[in-house]
Amino acid sequence: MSGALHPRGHVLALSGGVGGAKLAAGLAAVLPAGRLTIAVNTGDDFEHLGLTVCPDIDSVVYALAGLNDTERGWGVADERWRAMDMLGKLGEAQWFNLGDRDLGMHIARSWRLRDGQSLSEVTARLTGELGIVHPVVPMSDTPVRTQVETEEGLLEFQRYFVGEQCRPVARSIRFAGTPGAVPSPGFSQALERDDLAAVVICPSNPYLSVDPIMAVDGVRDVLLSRRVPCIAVSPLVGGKALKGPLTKLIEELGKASDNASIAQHYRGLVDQLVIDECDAADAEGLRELGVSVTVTQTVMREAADREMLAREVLAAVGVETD
Ligand code: FO1
Repeated sequence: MSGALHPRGHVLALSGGVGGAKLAAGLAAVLPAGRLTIAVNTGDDFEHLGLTVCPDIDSVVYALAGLNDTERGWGVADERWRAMDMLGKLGEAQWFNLGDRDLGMHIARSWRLRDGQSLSEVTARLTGELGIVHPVVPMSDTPVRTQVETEEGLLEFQRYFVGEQCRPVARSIRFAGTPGAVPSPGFSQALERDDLAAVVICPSNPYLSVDPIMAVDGVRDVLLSRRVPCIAVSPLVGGKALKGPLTKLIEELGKASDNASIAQHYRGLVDQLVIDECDAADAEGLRELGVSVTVTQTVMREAADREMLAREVLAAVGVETD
């Protein structure tokens, strides 16, 4: 499946945090309202200080709203940390940083969840208030929690990632709550659309950010039997992730940190892989693995880069933007 059956149809993007959020923002900039749904990993979510934190949803929302901190890679730009200072004075946990503006997001989300709304309903409301026109939907409204089995024991994802800075050697990854977590209504609807044109897997960590989405009940099977192209953007540039622990993790899981490993991991799920121009030499080997390959600049430093990559990804699967 290399070309879209519906060139002006709907695009479903699957995203994790940081890198994925950048391409999601690029797709949102080049596709009109009504032609894009962004389904986001919620395996990184956790409860902290009585608040529900959804890091990947927040990264996507902040990127689409133009509020994201591009230096730090997470959270809100122009942030202050006075609430954290006060929490420190009060002897509360300091290992996970909640900026003052970001706290507003977590409070708004948490009290409405506690009021009985689903994560989908809350996310739709918050994105609407921020003027985001494309649906950003959680992969599931049922809690899924990524856990890393390490040489030092089982760690909840944020403890492993932020608390321990990915230091413990990882042995395996599991997604507590799966099987049993069903796709959110918005995700299901996007997967089942008659006019679905393509599925785009954003440049997120396949093991930590995309696998939890695939672990949601039925998602992997629907994608394996899809009738539309599925294209992934490799999160590796020169064998390394731009941000995050992908390289260390891939090696600890006993795999090579290269595009071939990404292609093998997505075997059957993707028809096409987009790789960075500095990895052009990988293209031939990847084609031998059965995937079509687009070589382009995948590093997104500014809005123009995000939009250019989004246009290239959509062109590769025959989806029109204008
Ligand atoms: N990442 C960090 O490295 N340190 C933090 O203190 C931190 C706080 C934080 C608060 C809210 C939020 O939405 C994300 C936050 N992140 C932080 C990022 C985040 O936990 C990870 O980047 C993702 O889970 C990986 O996609």
